[in-house]
Amino acid sequence: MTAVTVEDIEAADSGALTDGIHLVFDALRLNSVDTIYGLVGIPITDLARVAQASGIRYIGFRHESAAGHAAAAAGFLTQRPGICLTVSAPGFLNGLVALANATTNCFPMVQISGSSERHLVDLQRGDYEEMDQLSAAKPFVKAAYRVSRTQDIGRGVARAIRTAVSGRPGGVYLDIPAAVLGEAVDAAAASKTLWRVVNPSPRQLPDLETVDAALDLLAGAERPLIVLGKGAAYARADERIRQFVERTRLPFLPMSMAKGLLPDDHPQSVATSRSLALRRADVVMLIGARLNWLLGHGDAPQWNSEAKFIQIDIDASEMDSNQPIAVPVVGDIASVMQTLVERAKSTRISAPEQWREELTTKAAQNVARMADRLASARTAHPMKFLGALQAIRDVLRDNPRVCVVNEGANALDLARNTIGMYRPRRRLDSGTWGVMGIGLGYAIAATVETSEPVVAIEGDSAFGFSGMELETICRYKLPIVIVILNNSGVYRGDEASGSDDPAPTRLEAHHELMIRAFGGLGYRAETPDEVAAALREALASGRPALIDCVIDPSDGTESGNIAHLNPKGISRKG
Ligand code: ADP
Ligand code: TZD
Repeated sequence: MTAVTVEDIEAADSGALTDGIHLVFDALRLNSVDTIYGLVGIPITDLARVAQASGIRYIGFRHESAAGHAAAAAGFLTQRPGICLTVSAPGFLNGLVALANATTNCFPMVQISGSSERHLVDLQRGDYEEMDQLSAAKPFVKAAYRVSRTQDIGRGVARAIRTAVSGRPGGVYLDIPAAVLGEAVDAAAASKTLWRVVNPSPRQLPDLETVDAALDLLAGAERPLIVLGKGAAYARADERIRQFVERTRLPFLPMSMAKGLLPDDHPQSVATSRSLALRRADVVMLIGARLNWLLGHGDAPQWNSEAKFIQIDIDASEMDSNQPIAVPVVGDIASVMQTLVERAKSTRISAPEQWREELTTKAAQNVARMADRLASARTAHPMKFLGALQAIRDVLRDNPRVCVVNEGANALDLARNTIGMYRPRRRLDSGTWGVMGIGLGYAIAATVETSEPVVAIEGDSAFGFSGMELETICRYKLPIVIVILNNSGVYRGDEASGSDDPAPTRLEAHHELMIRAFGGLGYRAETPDEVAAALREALASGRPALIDCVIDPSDGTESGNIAHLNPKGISRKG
């Protein structure tokens, strides 16, 4: 898309009238927004039409949560806020789930929602889709703004974009009442109220003394470890991270969405000796990763209680949130890594031989144990998760451009461990909340934003949360293959029922029939060979496709590998 200037808009508008709808579009276009994810209705239908007719791609969804998840993924993949457009009240609330999830994951996103008339909402007179959306959004987002006058549309959009993407990225809510959207104003005067945000996410350079302190601590470590998180993937500092890791020869561990930042078969990756690495490391450098539940809060016994932490993060308030941070390096990862690479030259950092051997020995044991599990799963009938996943892994190895989206419980844990990633930002998953429902929205954004094919590996329950977006995928003819690991239930499908109704975890579906209703390719696969053949054919076709993999209902663990977080009720008699 060619860049648009304020002068272009002024020239086009001279002597004419414009309205709030066109001004929102102009403000977005001025700020290089090229795609909007949304769902239309009162009062934003014309905004979608105007956008589509004038050069912003509009992708229309079947549910606002999926549209919002798509916008969030777009933000993660592009470093520009993904835009989600919703209608008032219920549509807004559906989208808010995704906006909150984006905020939790530190993805830049702006949800623009139409809203009902202020004078009716504020006196609670019972307007159509009445709701005080601004107040509702506030607790869940990085910031929430309302535009109450057409002359503030440019300011509102600029503020939303800068807030979403600067510092720690997050979700921003922008409320635009119907009256503002519909108001007609002089076009030339209005165009002067719009502007392009200059350098929306300025660099944040680290304090040099702190960088040197980090290097000193690493140099003195006996068992150093680097943890790469999705903040590192987002930062697009791939080359500098690689340089730092390879020059220092430190072992590194990727969090799930940082997989592929360095290839999973990199000799310094300790993904296959993860538990040992966490339990034994004495100095840990966190790069864009939080010590939240996904890292056991940094607590013993999962971690060495004597471990010292270096944390690289753009948000100073993240430091000390779980453990004392010995060296807090506050700055943007690209700048910090550049400084670290430069200053590391004068420091002697390396992983002691003994530590590398300890990790390698453990990795070899774990890989051998896993090889046994994989071998027995390959021939098991009915098919096991690991049988289907090995087939998917082999096909993906031959298709390295593919982006992988992944959600579920067992479907998530086992796919994460089985499927190697070799390129950065090619894996999108349930993330910090462990949320279900991101699947098809993330998949749609992944192909729209990268022009690459997508394989979404879904638990059967997880798929259901956004399943109707199959129609969206088929309508836009997107190269997405959804692979459902269908074990007929939430976690597993063999639970006995306590009544005449199905058990709470039970599900029943032939998902391949769903996509056929929308013109996509539907496959049912009962063996790993059938999974592989279907996936190869589907990817080669470039068409929307769904493979329902029939998995043994007794395969799977309740809550996957976070079963310890699941309270169990006492057994009561009578
Ligand atoms: P993971 O789940 O992969 O461990 P988290 O989402 O917990 O990762 O952590 C990501 C961290 O990265 C957040 O604390 C966020 O503030 C930080 N972050 C995001 N973008 C940047 C950036 N450009 N520079 C520095 N830190 C960043
Ligand atoms: N609702 C939302 C929005 N997010 C959630 N995480 C859940 C409910 C609870 N939940 C999980 O944490 S995993 C999961 C649910 C419903 C689905 C697990 O079943 P699945 O995957 O079929 O997707 P597996 O492979 O059978 O475990």
